[in-house]
Amino acid sequence: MNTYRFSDIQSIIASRGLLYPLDVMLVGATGTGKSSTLNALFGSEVAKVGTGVDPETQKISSSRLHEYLRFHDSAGLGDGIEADRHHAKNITSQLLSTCTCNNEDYGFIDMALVILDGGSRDLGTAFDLLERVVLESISGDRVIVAVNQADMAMKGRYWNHSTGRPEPRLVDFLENQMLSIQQRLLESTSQRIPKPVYYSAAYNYNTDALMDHIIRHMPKKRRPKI
Ligand SMILES: Nc1nc2c(ncn2[C@@H]2O[C@H](COP(=O)(O)OP(=O)(O)O)[C@@H](O)[C@H]2O)c(=O)[nH]1
Ligand SMILES: [Mg+2]
Repeated sequence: MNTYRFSDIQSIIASRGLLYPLDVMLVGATGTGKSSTLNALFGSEVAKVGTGVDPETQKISSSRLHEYLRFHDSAGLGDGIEADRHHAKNITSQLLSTCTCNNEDYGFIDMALVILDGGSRDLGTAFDLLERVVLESISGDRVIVAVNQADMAMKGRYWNHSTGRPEPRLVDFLENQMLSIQQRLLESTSQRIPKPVYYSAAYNYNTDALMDHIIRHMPKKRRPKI
């Protein structure tokens, strides 16, 4: 178990009166690296890499980092129109599901973590998912966008394989990409999401930064039922 910043998470939850474990839904196209990201965050293998999530039933599988944080890995999109429609419906119903505490209903999912593939030239499916599915059902301040596979951006040219880090040119490119993703979503949905972060699950590069980012944007209060 990875206990990185465990006590911060614990004290934020306590001071804000949040319900725990905090439930984070993982969303992204198949192959973006959702399972790899979970494994990197957990520091051990909790999710199978290179396989969908229980494709038979499209069930959403959950893994608990510790008492205070739980992730729900959803089936990825990008598997064909029919399958995508089905996945989108599942994601929506999960985002709209509720839980009850002291006779009050709250949104069950506290935050969504949307993973994009930094190696892909076409982020169309990802934006579709964000604009038409995720941001329709959960507010932008609860949506973390994270770009994985930073090592594959710019065709992998400015990735330093010996240090496992990007060269300055790639850093510039990625920084700009994060701003433009945030800007595009602001224009298309009028919702301001936190500036996305980039990382590489394969190289374990910036995965602590991803966790820092999640913690920095933990909700200020319980999520009201929609
Ligand atoms: N180069 C590179 N490959 C990655 C990275 N993260 C995941 N992959 C690879 O991408 C493929 C899909 O990863 P997986 O975690 O199963 O994606 P999922 O379908 O979203 O759960 C696997 O072959 C991984 O090894 C990364 O940061 N860089
Ligand atoms: Mg997976």
